This record gives sequence, C-alpha cells and structure tokens, in this order.
Amino acid sequence: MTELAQERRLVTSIPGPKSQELLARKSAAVANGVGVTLPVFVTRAGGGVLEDVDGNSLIDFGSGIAVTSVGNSAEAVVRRASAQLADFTHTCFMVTPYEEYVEVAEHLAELTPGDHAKKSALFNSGAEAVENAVKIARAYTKRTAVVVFDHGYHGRTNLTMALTAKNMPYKEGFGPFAPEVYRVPLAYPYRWLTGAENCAEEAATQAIDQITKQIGAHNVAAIVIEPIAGEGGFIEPAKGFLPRMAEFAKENGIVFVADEIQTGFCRTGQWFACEDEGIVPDLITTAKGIAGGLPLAAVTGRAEIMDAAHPGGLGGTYGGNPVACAGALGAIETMKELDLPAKARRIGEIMLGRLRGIQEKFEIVGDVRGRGAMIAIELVEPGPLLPEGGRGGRTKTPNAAAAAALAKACHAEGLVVLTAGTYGNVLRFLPPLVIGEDLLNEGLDIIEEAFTRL
Ligand code: PLZ
Repeated sequence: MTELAQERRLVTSIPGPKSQELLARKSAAVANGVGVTLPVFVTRAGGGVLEDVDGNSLIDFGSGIAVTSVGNSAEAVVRRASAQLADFTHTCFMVTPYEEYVEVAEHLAELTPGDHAKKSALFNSGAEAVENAVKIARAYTKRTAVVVFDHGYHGRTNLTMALTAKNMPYKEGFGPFAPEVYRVPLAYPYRWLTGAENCAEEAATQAIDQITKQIGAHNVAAIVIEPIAGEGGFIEPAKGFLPRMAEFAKENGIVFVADEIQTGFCRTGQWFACEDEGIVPDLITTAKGIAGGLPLAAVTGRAEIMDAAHPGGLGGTYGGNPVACAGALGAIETMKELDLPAKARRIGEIMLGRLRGIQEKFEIVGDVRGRGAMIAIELVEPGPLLPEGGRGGRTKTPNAAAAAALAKACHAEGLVVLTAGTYGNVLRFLPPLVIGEDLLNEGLDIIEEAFTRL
C-alpha cells in the first residue's frame, strides 16, 4: 500500500459522487436515527488526514470525536492488534482470561491520578463505563442518588441518558429515564450571570446547597463530572470549582467520579485533565483515546471501592476484548514514546493563539477556550446595527446558525470540524495529537477564511 500523503487534496466537490452514491445506500439501509456530520465515506486515514472514496484527502480536526489521538492505524496499534487477531480474537475474560486485559489494568493504575492502590474493570464503550462506575459507587456506599451537572454528557444508554443534560438529540422521546439522578449547576465562566470572577464560588455553593437541601448528602452515592464538559461545549469549569466539589464529596463519603472519556489520554496536555487542578478522583472513567480507535473503556479507581461489587457483579461478553486491549497497549506505548501530552500542549498553544486573533477580528466569536488539543469557539449574535453602519459590540446570545454555517464552509474546503454545546453554538476542534504543524495551520487558515466569507 502506498504511503498516505499528509496533505489536503480536493479532487471533487465535498461530498464527491461516490460518497453521494454511498449516502443514498446508507439512507436506504441504515436507521435515520444514526446521523452523519459529514457524508464523505472514508477509505483510509492516518496522521492528520482522512482519505475518501472519491480520492479527496481531508484534514482531520475531529479524531472521530477525540478517539484517534495517536492517529488512525498508528503503527504500534496495528502491530499489536494484528498479532493479537492472528493469535485469538475472543475467549471472554470472564470465562478464560488472558494477560493483555491485566496489562491494560496495570497501565491504568500507573497512569491515572493518585498513588493509592487501584483496580480497573474494562468495558466496550464510554456509556458502559459510566454505568458501571455508578453501579460500583452504589455497591460501595449502599446509597442510590447520583449527582450530575448542567451541560454534562455521559452517554446514550438509559442510565447515561438520565445523566446527560441535553434533551435534543440525545433524550427526546426516549424516556422514561432512570431515577435517582439529580442535576446541579456547573461553573460555566462565560455564561455565569454575576461574572466569571464569581463563578467558581457561587456555582459550588449553589451545587452543594442543592445537594444538601434537595437530596441529602448522606443519600448520594456518586458525583459524576467531566473535568471539561465535552459535548456541552468544551466548558472548562471555573478554576476552584472541581476541587470544591471533590472536597465536598470526600467530606460526605460520596464517590467522586471523573468522566475523562473525552478529556483523558493526553488530549488536554496531561495524561488526564484532572491533573491540572491536582484532583485525585475516587473513580475515573476512560474510553475513546485509550485504544487508538478500537472499542475499549474502563473504570479505574480506589481498590476498596472497585472491590465493593461482588464477584460476578461486573462484566459483559466482550468487555476488555483481547484485540482492543492489544490496541490499547499499542496506543499507550505510542503516547509515551512520542510524548503526546507535550504534543497536545503545543497544539493548544498554536490553536489558541490563532483563534484569539480571529476573535479580535470577528464579533460573533464570544469565547475561545479549551486546553491542549481540545479547543473550541463559542459563537454569538453580533451586536445591533449602529446608525453609522457599524455594529455595537458583542452579545452573548447563542448563534447556532453561525456554528452550522462555519462547519459547513470548513467541510466544503476539506476540513473536518465538529459542533457541540448545549445551545449548538460551539465549533470544536479535536485534532489527532500526531497531526503535522503545517496541516494544523492550514486547517486554521480554512477556519479564518470561513469567518471572512461569513
Ligand atoms: N462521557 C464525557 O464524551 C462520548 C458522543 C458522541 P460512548 N462522547 C461522544 C455521540 O453523539 O454519541 C462520551 C463522552 C463522555 C461518555 C461518553 C459516552 O461514550 O463511547 O459514546 O458510549
């Protein structure tokens, strides 16, 4: 096979004719509920590009939603997963176990925050990991309530839909939802009514008040939070908020669960985003970046909490599949060898610098935020037209139409970007951590041009 050229190359319009044919087949054969952001059908991918059936090569600022951090088909992932495929594909770890599962658990104990004794259990998807974290916390505390936050996203299964804040598209028509789930405010600095400087303190006070007055802290099994709200719009909780909530959990015997499914495995410039505020969660859920694109997820945490579930209480046919585990071992090897936390920090520097320049020029950019290779811009309505023909400042009114139009313009130019946000008004960027700086800058040029044309 020829080397995949690290270049953007457009030979048809996007999507091209072959992709359009496949899209028609998709529409006939695949349920409508399974949506598609950009209907180019991919044949090969790696580094910072995706190649499609029409011969186009697109720059990837999505990583399949923060999954291919080590790049698509990363050498060590392919090598180890292929060898495993040839040896055996499945035994079910609960029936006859294998070493790769144990080795992944050992790596998780070493890499996740805190130097206490840790154990892990492996699953197939992020949602499954979050569900199991809740099961484990309930078994350990013998309590039932679960606290989650505004703008939170935790999955699409019944319990994780209940944990997820946003109705459309995740929950609409799919209820009733699991009980004993309580939502409290998140410290969202850009939208905090009394100002970003008051946000951490006031949001924590409100959240804790609601927990103590409406639920009773002694009834709460777990507080589940993303260190940066991903689907909610890459909201970094105001500094100080996460430590306050972690402290409150500790004082009240509540299991503090960090959902690092999107933020984890080098994405934000650390192995885990919790590290930036020195937080040591009791349990941490991981998935996405862990295995370079193979389906794997984990719950890792304090050994005494993880061991609270009775033998046979946790598992599943495929959880910790040997091929996925081998992929994870290859991905972790790559992250260490290439120092991907440092690569993520460098990507963050470049992106934040360029996007802040765009923010100065265009008043529809309300906020630029994020860490490492998890960066977003929040779009707002422009200020009112002034008599002299100019615009009067910025509003904070969410502008979902601009996010959609900008994403569409980027797609047409061969740049894969995603949207997010409770208000649908966030453009988010999640490039593979191995993307070349030339491609990164070319992608940023396309974004800037899209603003200019809008
Ligand atoms: N927790 C923090 O980001 C998955 C969702 C895409 P699964 N995010 C992408 C979509 O629209 O379905 C996610 C996450 C956080 C949990 C999950 C769920 O992980 O592997 O998609 O189940």
